[in-house]
Order: sequence, then structure tokens, then C-alpha cells
Amino acid sequence: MKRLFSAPADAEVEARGWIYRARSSGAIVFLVLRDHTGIIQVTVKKGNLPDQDFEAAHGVTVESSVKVRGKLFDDKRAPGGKELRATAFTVVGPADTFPITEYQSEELLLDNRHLWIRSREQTAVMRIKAAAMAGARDWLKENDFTEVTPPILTTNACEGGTTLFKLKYFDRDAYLSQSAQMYLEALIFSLDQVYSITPSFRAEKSRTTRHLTEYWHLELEEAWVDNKGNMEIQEQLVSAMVQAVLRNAGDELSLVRKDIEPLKAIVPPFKRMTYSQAIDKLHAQGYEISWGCDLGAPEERALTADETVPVFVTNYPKECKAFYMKEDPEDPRTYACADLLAPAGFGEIIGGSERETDLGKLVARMEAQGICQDPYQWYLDLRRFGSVPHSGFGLGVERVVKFVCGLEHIRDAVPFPRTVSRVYP
Ligand code: NSS
Repeated sequence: MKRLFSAPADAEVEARGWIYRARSSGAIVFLVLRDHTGIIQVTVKKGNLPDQDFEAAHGVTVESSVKVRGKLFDDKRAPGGKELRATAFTVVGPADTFPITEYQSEELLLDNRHLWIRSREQTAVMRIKAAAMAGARDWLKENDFTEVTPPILTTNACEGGTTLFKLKYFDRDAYLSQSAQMYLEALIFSLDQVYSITPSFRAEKSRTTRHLTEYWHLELEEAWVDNKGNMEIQEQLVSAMVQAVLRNAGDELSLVRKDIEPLKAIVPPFKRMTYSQAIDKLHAQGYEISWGCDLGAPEERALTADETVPVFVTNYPKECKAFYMKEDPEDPRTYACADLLAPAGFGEIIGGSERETDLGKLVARMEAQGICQDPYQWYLDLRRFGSVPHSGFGLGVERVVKFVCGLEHIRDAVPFPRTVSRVYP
């Protein structure tokens, strides 16, 4: 990315971008120009350029797109240390009065998200997200995972019926996918280790700072891997993502986060504790949670508030988790599963497990939970035709970005957030 101000002083340059700030005083116009590389100060002085160009600069509005030709000069006070003195100025697309000024309500910013995403903070977060996803893809390629493309339209629930978005599929019912997991399980039989990056949909009416109704889901599935190996893959993948952000989006991180130092510690091994140990720790802190209840945001916050690396919580009671997980032979009240909680109170970023391969156990659980088996016959077939031990997990990309950027709300980890109360713009 070649920055606007990277050319040496005295160089003749043509810059294209948008007006970030504009101020006039008589025969001189002070502008700040923004493009995808940053901002630069521009001065437009009557007499240095055709009159018509000066008039265009004099009347230019914030967020108009423009072209400026001129010469670069050193200026220590200017952003990037350079100032561009214009010798030609044209407006490409004039802007109406921009609806976003310095102090705006959260609602107005969300209604104008299509314009607000031009802001420097939002731009930085999008770059950080791109760096994290590129870091994940690089790691997955190096480690022999094949990217696959599962469907989004499905007829079966993966994470339970209560959070499914239902839609009319011609004369049948179908759903938006909650997880690609079951399709990935089918794909390991030929590809061994696979991943997908897809939108996932959750119709839960949770108005929290960590729930979206549409989010980006990075899911892995690995043949011949147990839950222990699955956790090792997770810690390597997550640290590869964080370290790629530090390497490739350091400037953006410094813009959105007070302190980037703690991220340097996100390297394997992460911490591990069982659900039962987590409950003991919570009791010691005065929480009244009984064994068998799922951990909520406050419990996850309490468990990780003082941690500097992510924490795996393993062996959840069966009643907390989905039917497809493998029973842990060493503690059959629990599954061989783990949630990965980000440190400093950020909470769950990954849910994963070894998968149940015993057809009888799967069918019995589905019966006990009243799950109709018809839409799952293809899934049960995977246990009938050369089943193998296998594991996998799903990582919420926006949950990771929220943690890495230190964001208050998950909606700022996605350009056009979909939440219970918002599907526009
Ligand atoms: O429901 S999960 O815990 N697990 C699954 O969907 C598995 N079927 C994944 C798998 O094994 N392939 O969701 C996984 C992750 C979870 O840890 C969060 O990081 C994220 O997906 N997630 C969400 N992010 C944003 N908003 C919402 N509503 C959300 N729900 C889950």
C-alpha cells in the first residue's frame, strides 16, 4: 500500500480521494484529503492554479471525491509530515451535506452505516479483520487443510431448533445454516482436513454485545484427531491470526486499541481447565451456579478477567451441549469438548468437540431430545460407512476481531451488522 505522502518532498504527484476536512481563509483553502492509505494535508492558494480550480476547491464539501495535482513539501506538523500544494484541483463527485459530524448518537451512526464505514476507526477494524482472516488462511494452507464450500440453505439444525431462521424453499421449509459442521464432517472422508468460511445465522433474541444474527464462521473438521489434538489446532490457529494482525496491521491496531502489548502473549500453549474446575473457581468467587448449568457471559468474564492467554474450558456436562459430541469415556457425564474463552473477560470465541461416532448413542440422544431423525439420515450414514474418530470446531470471526481490537460491541467488527433490531442498511 503506497501512502499518499510516501513520495519525496518536491515530487509532482496526483492524488485522488475524498475531502476529510475543509477550511477557507480568503485566498487560501486548507484541505485534508483521505484515500485508502491515509490522510494528507492539501493547501490550495489562489494564483498557483487556474481560477476555476481555485473556485472548485473553495466551495468543496466534506466527502466530495476530488483529484489534486501538486508538489509535496515537508511539513512537520502535517499528518505524515508532508503537505501537498495544489497546482490543479477538480471535483469528481460533489457531496451533499454529510449527515455525520463529530458527535453523533449511536443510532444515527448505525442508520448511516454505509457512510460511517468510511471513518478511520471502521476502516482500521476492516483491515484488522482482513489481516486476521488472511493469517488464518495462511496457517490452514501450511497445515494441509482444504477449503470447501458447504451450503447455506439446509433442512437440518446443527445447534438446535430454537435459533433457526426458517424460510420457504418452494413448497418446503428450509433454514439458513447455523453451522457448516455436519457438511464438513461428510467432507473429511475424502479430504481428511477441511475448513470453510461462511456466514452463519442465529435467530436468538439475544441483545448482547457479543451476538449477531448473521456472523462469519470459520469452521474446521479433522479426521483421526481427538479433542486434545483439536485444542492444539485451535491454539495454533488463533495465535497465527493474532500474530498476523500484529505483523500486518500494526498501525491500524494502534488506532483502535490503547495497548497492543497484551496481544504479543497470545501464543501456545493456552490454559486448560475442566468445566468442573471452572465451577469450583466460580464458587470460590461467590457465584451460585450449579453443576450442569451452561456458563453465561458473566461467568465467562469472571473466569478470564485475570488471564493473559485464552482459556479452554473442557468437559461440559452433556445437558449443556449438542447431541453430536463424543461422550468422554473417562467422565461419561461429560463430552470430550472445549469452548475457548478469550482473556481479559472477552468470553467465548470457539466452540468445538470430538464427534460421537457411535451410531447407537447418537440415535438414543436424538430420541431422548425429541429430535426427528428424518432430516439427519444422511448425517447418520456417515457413521454407517467407514466412520473414523474425528473432531472439529467453529470460530466466530467477529468474536475474535472484537477481542483483538478491544471493541465494546461485536457490531463494530462487521461493516453491516445484523442484530435483533437491525437489518438496514
Ligand atoms: O454454536 S457454536 O458454539 N458451535 C457450533 O456452531 C459448532 N457446530 C461449530 C463446529 O464445531 N463446526 O458456535 C461456534 C462459534 C462460537 O464459539 C462463537 O464464537 C460464534 O460461533 N458464534 C457467534 N458469533 C456471533 N454471534 C452469534 N450469535 C454467535 N453464535 C455463535
